Amino acid sequence: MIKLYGFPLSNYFNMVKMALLEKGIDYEFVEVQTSQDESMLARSPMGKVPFIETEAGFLSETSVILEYLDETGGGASLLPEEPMARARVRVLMKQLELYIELPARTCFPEAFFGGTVTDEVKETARVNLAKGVNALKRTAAFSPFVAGSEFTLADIVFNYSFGLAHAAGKRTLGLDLFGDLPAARELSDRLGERDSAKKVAEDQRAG
Ligand SMILES: N[C@@H](CCC(=O)N[C@@H](CS)C(=O)NCC(=O)O)C(=O)O
Repeated sequence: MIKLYGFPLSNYFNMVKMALLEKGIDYEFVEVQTSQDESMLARSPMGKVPFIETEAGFLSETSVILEYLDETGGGASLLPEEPMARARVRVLMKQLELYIELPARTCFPEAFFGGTVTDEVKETARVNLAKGVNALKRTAAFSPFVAGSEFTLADIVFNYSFGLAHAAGKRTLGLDLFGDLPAARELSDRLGERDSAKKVAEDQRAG
């Protein structure tokens, strides 16, 4: 059985968990914190979570894990069959991670962890987030899912990335990403109604 390592407060961890639940894959949860210890690096080379363990070995990097689970998990695929449509879903996953999640993350210390970030960091985050949201506006369909009529891996990434970026942007930069993109709010609400997302939220509250 696949083992899922990490902790329920991690949004990346929750993306993998949602994929496991959506695909109906049995898994065992193993709680582990991030660390640079040798024993951790042997399993997750950057010391980050999440990572999974399969009979074939360990795997880290959320987007890679998501695709692995989709390929091996059976059931309906969470990527379209047609190559260009499939590529477009991957573009959305990249945009969300590189241009929304990562700029927002630079403000996490102040937004969520009681720290402070410099004005310079904030200004860079503001500029980069604006570009990221503009890119998403141009690329996403929101009809009703992020890539179109079907639920895909991009919705999983969106579900645990955009809302958190909105919260960080609001607390540290006074931004309103949902206000800027109302379709994102509607999709976020819709995704939150899925059984998988409810289970993830329940575990998060318990954790
Ligand atoms: N690129 C990684 C990022 C995962 C990540 O940043 N996870 C956070 C927890 S939400 C972490 O492990 N942080 C510890 C660190 O950066 O050393 C992925 O896609 O899985």
